This record gives sequence, structure tokens and C-alpha cells, in this order.
Amino acid sequence: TDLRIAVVGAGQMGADHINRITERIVGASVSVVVEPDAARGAAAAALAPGAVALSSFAEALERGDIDAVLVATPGQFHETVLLPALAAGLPILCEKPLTQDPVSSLRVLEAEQAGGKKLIQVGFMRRFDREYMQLRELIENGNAGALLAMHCAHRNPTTGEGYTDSMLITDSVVHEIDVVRYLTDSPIVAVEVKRPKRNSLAPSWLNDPILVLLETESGILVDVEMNVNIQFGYQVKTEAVFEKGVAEIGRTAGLTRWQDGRIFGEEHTTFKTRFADAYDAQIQRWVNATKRGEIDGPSAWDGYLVAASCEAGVKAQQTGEREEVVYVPRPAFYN
Ligand code: ISE
Repeated sequence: TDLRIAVVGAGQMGADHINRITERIVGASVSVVVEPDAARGAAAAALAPGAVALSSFAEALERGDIDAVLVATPGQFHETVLLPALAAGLPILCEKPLTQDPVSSLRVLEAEQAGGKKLIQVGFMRRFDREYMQLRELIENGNAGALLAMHCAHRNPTTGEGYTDSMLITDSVVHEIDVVRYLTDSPIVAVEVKRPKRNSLAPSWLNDPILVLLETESGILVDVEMNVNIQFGYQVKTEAVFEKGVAEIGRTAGLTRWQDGRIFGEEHTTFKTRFADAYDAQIQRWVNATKRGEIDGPSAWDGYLVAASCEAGVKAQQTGEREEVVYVPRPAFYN
């Protein structure tokens, strides 16, 4: 029987997941859409046959037709959904970030531990992207020697009204922060942020772009060009520098055409297409694991580690200094 999922938040990502679960995911369906904006909620629920739109998560919990929860609200509202979902003992896929700061992430970890069972997977979908998995394999098998450094570019065409300076770290670089630890298997110990010349096309309140330096405990240095108003498209690339070679992931031009003395290729304009396969794989594996009563992806502990690095990153944005990351010891529950 289908896993009945409540999707909380019907914005860009929520609607995309409702469509994905309905059209492509096997063994799951959306039973409830929770969205305070009634028109948006109704439009999203219409994507999934049989789904009802509700305005609050409390109402959804009373119905008893939910087996799992997919949290796709903006990051600042995650905790208010996670705590009641955990109290109800429901398995959860929480879009990134887990929460926007380590103190609130620790509250979520406490609540999960109180229930005695791991229920949360965090939506760091890059871990399900084929090229990232291949790069991880190359780092692990040592065929190119040891990894020394990585150069990352993370570019978005534009940002919306609600996007703030600290979100450059907590909403965007958050992906590199998770994936660097996934790739290197070493925690990030320090973060530094520099500012290139400001893009005048960015909203007035943003210091965009930024250049972020992430240092792992194992001594690998990662630079991230985070650029959220680059206009031309959506691009995520990584060049990994090894002792005996270099590897690059994230070239997505697809069909390339040479004509009239020019080269034509295609570029993505949104993460929804750039990472479509990774999202599909993430949700399918989450559904399969949930039915077995397991988690098969980044946990709440991974979410906390990222939140701790983001805190150092936001501080580094303000101070311009190298900021060290502070972590609490890992509870045995997360071993
Ligand atoms: C957005 O929320 C995402 O998660 C995208 O992957 C990222 O590229 C973008 O910068 C974020 O705002």
C-alpha cells in the first residue's frame, strides 16, 4: 500500500515534490497538503488525486491519514512543524536546512531522541546526484591520490524578496557545507568569507557575490563562489584537485551545437531541473526506507553539523575573520 504523505508548504519546492510523488515516485501518494495560502494550497493539492488542502499542520495530524511528513516550508518555520511531527512519531523528510541555527537544531535533536527512534532525514539532495557520488568514490578509492582542495561555483539567476544576506550561507552555501563533509568524510572546522566587487544587479540589501573558504579537519581547503544574481542561469560546479589529477563535476550543457561560427549549448535556469534526478532518487529512497522503518540519507545529526558550520559562516560574513566552528559532542543515539 502507498505511503500517505503530508506535504507541508506548497511553495516552489513543495509543489515540485507533490508533482514528483504523484508522477514518478513508486509506492507513495500525497494525502494532505498543508499551506496557509488557501489558493496556493488548493492549486498544489489539485496536482495529486485525492489530496486535501488544509491550512494548518495541527488539522492534518488530527485526520489520521498520514504515514509520513515532507516539510517544505521556508527554513525559519521548520521547527514548528518538526516538533509536533516528531511527537506524533511520524517519519520526516525535512527540506534543507534542518533549522537556521544550531540552538534550534539541538532542540529538534532532543525531541527526536525523546521519541527513541530516528525519524528525520534532511533534504540534502546533492548526496543523491550521480556525479557527486562518483566524485566521492574517486576520493575514497584514492586512484587520483589524496584530495587537496576543491573549487566550487554555486550560481543562481536571481533572488526573491525574502532572500537575506545571511541566507547566502544558511540557504545556499548550506549545500556545499553538507556535501564537503559527505565527500571528504571530515568535519568543517573553520569558515571565512570574502567579498568580491558587489553585483549592482543584486537587490540593494544583499552583499552578493561572496567567496567562502571552508576548511576541513583533514586539511582540505574548499573555496565556494556563491553568486545568487548572475542572471544567465543556474549553475553548480566543482573542480576537485588531487595529488595526481583533477576531476570536474557539474558540466550540464547537454546537446552542443556548432553553427554559423558559434557554439550553442543549454544551461539550467533553476535547481528544479538541474537536480531533478537527485530529487527523484532522494524521495524514492526515502519512501522505500520509510516503509522498512529506516532512514537512508542525511540525518538530523548531519543537519545539526551543517547548522553549526552555517553559524560560523554567518559570523564570518559579519567579521571578515576566519571563524572556527563549534560542535557539541555527538550523542550515542546518532552513532
Ligand atoms: C535554494 O533554496 C536551494 O536549495 C538551491 O539548491 C540553491 O541553489 C539556492 O541558492 C537556494 O536558495
